Amino acid sequence: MKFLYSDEPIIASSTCNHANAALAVIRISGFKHLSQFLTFFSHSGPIEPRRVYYTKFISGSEVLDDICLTYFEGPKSYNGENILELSIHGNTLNTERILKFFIEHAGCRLAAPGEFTYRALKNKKLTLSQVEGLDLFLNANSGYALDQGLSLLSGNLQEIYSELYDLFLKHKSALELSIDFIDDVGEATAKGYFDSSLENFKNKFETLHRRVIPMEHNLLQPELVIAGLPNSGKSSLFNFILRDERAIVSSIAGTTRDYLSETLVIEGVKYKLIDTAGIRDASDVIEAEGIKRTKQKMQHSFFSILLVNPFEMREEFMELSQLKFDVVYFTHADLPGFDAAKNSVLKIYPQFGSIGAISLTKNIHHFEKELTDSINIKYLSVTKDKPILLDRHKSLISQVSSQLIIYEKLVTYETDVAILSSELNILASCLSELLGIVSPDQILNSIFSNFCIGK
Ligand SMILES: Nc1nc2c(ncn2[C@@H]2O[C@H](COP(=O)(O)OP(=O)(O)OP(=O)(O)O)[C@@H](O)[C@H]2O)c(=O)[nH]1
Ligand SMILES: [Mg+2]
Repeated sequence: MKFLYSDEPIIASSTCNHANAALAVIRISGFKHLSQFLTFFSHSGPIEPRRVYYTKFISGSEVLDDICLTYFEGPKSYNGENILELSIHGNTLNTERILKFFIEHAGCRLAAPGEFTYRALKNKKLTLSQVEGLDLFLNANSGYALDQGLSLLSGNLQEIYSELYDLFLKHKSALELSIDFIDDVGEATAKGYFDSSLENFKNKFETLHRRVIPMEHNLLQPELVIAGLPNSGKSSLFNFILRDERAIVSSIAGTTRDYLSETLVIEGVKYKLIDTAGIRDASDVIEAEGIKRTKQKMQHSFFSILLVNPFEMREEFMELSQLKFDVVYFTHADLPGFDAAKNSVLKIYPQFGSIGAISLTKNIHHFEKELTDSINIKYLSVTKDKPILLDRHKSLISQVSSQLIIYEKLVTYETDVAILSSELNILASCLSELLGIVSPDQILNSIFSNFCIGK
């Protein structure tokens, strides 16, 4: 990442640049003295930090805009650098003109995505977890993810990591005590200190590890999958829920050949509702690929809805019945003979029997409420224990867990403290990464690549 090594003044619009708005905020960071910009403003007196000044933005004798400016003097600023924030009129042309002006006349360059925040990390105004929290917060698609992002941003998880790291250091010093000061403190005291410090570390770690719940689905972008055999009514249901003729519906089996997805908001959570290709033994290559994707989607979905048209009983039901699903609905309930058809399916596949029948003409509102309630209940139940959502954290916590198991085993029989110490160093490196004490470039790259320009 090129910007990692540069500290020249940067500029960006921190608000949406793609549409006109009442206001836009331009942020300039990393300049030496505010005086270098003062000729661009009509304001003549001194400018105190953290106060808002209403002034004209000028170029020579020409007034370009009426703006408000606020100066944040480093290190008491978002990223520790001198920062100037300008609230300007939010016409996109105006924003572009002012950005260009600063680039051409004030030695600024356009900031890379996340560069303001990267400097906050570099200047130790934010920890790596806080940066990730900010990323989560800014990209959250539910109130829950917003809360988690905010909690990370406020440093809650970092605090736990620091406490854990302190306990680790206590244990490490207990081991060193056994190496260097055994004659001074005595073997029994050293052993007692060693055991209790390891126990304390383990207990603290276990509470953290419990939050790393193995999840096949992605809670940050939960997917709701509608699956079933061809002609079971998947696209009809998809369209109905979206109140839009989004997917093609027809009586020709195999109409949907690849999955389609649209956003659906339930109780403040943004889900991806997915219509899939009907599962069957397809000879067509494209359809077969679509079916493979359907199965993958079902496997990794947050919630899967299986639709069964009982009038089309086919051998593929066997395969369907073995897939993972949260609810099963029988469609075509409006047609005569529905009950008999449904019962004959249930006789062979009783596992489909737990749930109701839907018809797109009858009781649909009742059904829809029942469906969205069960999705919401599942969402609340998975999120109630505050699982750790970020993959980097999950993976490092799992690494610490495996390393701790190895270390604990070693402790039971290994008497050579030098060997124990080298094993403990491996644990130390995972913990340091978790804490953000060491952050390999590729981690920084992957975190900051998510950020928008201006943050
Ligand atoms: N009578 C009745 N017809 C339905 C019902 N649901 C869907 N249909 C009809 O069944 C046919 C197939 O519906 P689709 O929604 O295209 O089915 P699909 O599961 O998406 O089918 P594929 O895309 O081929 O996998 C269409 O003619 C729909 O109008 C229902 O509950 N009752
Ligand atoms: Mg379809």
